Amino acid sequence: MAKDDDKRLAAGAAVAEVADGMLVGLGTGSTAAFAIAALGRRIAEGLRVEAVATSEATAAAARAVGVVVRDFSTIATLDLTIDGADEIDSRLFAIKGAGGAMLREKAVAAASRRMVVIADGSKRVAAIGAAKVPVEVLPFASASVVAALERLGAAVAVRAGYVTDNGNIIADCHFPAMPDPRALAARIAAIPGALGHGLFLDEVDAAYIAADGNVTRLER
Ligand code: ABF
Repeated sequence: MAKDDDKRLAAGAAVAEVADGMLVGLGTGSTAAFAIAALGRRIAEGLRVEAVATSEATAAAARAVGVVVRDFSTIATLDLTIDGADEIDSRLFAIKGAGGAMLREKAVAAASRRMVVIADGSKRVAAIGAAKVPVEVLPFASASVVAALERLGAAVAVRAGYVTDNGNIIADCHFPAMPDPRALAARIAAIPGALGHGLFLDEVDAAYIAADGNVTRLER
């Protein structure tokens, strides 16, 4: 319960950045759900914004609280994206994708002038690397991509019974160590059939992290 209070606090701090007329990217996951709820409350009070959703679940949740959700395929630039994370460190390097939406999340984040991560304190780490790095995989190439990920040193588990909103599968990769996240990200991205991964090294501009009722802001 306390963790939910911290998620709500972090979400509220980020939603306070939303200004009238903005086009906002909405993340996926339980922390992002608190942001969607907070945004819905502000809209009910008169805030005029439109949004892009990073998953079908988020689109449905946003519409349910009165948010106008636009088709991202028609949008080149957003003002602000608010999203959760599985791990984040003081470099603002993040691992995302436990929720399975990291391909859309990264596309939306990259198109955003500002991307803010919201998290409870359990997500804050000294250096990212313990969390599994999810990789979205073209089903046609699943065996060869899994083998390539194993050659990079990962213990790979294909997420059972899971299909992404894009019709693909996810390979969850545990790396025993992650001394150079940038090199690893480049090597995963270079695997044909690996469509996206959960290492967010350049996208995050700021983070609101709440622990025991106190919010810390990290800024790039
Ligand atoms: C999304 O949801 C993901 O990138 C991340 O994996 C997950 C975090 O979920 P939660 O907020 O429920 O921990 O933000």
